[in-house]
Amino acid sequence: MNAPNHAVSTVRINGARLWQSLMALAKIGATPKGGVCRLALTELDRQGRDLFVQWAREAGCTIRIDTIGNIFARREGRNPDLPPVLTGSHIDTQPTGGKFDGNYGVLAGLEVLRTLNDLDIQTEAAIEVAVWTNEEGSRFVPVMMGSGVFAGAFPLADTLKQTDVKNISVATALEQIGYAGTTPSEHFPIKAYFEAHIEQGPILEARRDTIGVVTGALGQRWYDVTVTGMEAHAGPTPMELRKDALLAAADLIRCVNQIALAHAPHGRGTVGWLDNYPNSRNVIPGQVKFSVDLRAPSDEILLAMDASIRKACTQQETGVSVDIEQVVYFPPQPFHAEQVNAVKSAADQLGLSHTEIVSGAGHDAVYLARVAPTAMIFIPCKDGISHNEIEDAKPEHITAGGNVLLLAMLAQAHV
Ligand code: HGY
Ligand code: MN
Ligand code: MN
Ligand code: MN
Repeated sequence: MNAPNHAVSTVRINGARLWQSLMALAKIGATPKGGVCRLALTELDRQGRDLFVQWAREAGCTIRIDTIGNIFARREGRNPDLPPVLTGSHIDTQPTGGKFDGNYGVLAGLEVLRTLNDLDIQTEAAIEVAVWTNEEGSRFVPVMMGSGVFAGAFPLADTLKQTDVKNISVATALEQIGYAGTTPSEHFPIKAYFEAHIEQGPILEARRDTIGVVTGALGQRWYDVTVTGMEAHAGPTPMELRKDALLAAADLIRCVNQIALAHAPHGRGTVGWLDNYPNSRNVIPGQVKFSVDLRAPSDEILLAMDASIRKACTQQETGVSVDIEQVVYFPPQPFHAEQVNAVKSAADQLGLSHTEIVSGAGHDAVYLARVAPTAMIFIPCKDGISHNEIEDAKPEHITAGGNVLLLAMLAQAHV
């Protein structure tokens, strides 16, 4: 049976069920402050993956796992020859992550499937929900790893060799959790890709808008910087004879901040990770390693920021050397007009306030946009805070974003 077309525009998700699923998944890796720590390819990630696979199977989906561990849950359409309409996101989190970053997009996709089942709606094209491996790039670099391999941005063999700080490779970690799939991680024809996500910034809440119609995402360059001086005794070593790696690193960290400010308001510069050696109270630091995350709306600005940080790394006190290695680069990514308009008209149809927005965060949609017509749907998060255990979102916004996803996907799947 198929709901007549006019009924389709009145179809709505079950927001309470989506919220319950989010809270159930959030229990896996729950932290005392109400967040989630579920690092990519850990035992907790396995538990989260298994729960999604169980729910997707209960919703009648077939499951494919590809060679980088991406999960695809497929609900057949009437015409198996048509390219599917895809949605999805990630369930790996930051160490101090929240309940919604990534998890929302995966479970909103599952809720679309559950709703179509409830109403016995069969789409012309199949619908698939993807769980992309290691979007966060916290345990393993690069960031957006699974979607990047799928889209051909990273070679599989090299990516499988990437290791974490304990020298465990991606390949080993995939085997350990049982998600080393056999489906080749290669992109296939896709009718459209939509990703629902919390904004992770303050704009929608400040504007009191419910939906962000995401037109694209900032470009990013990530670096690993190593500053080498000389460990020495904190007492007998005169100030003028020191080769203090941490002092030199402090200068560079301030420089990252100044480079971003020089490209305000859209330039972004962050040092999020730092390792100080030997990290002892009465030893002058001999070596410091830290991360640099630069973002900008144009490749020209990104290139200018790159030149500035590299120049700063050459201007050091004698006796201190600096090595800088770029570990991630992707240019600013515009999304596709037809899919952006599908999001906009769904928001209009639902009478939801909405505004166009560029994503400061990277998302799997950035790589999917290389191989499929793509757009994203943002909803507000409390105080614009994310990558923090206090990350929060309103049930009504969770439901609103899910309904926009449903209508946008149905429009593309030609019910
Ligand atoms: O870093 C990012 O923008 C994303 O959260 N991985
Ligand atoms: Mn995310
Ligand atoms: Mn994130
Ligand atoms: Mn409008």
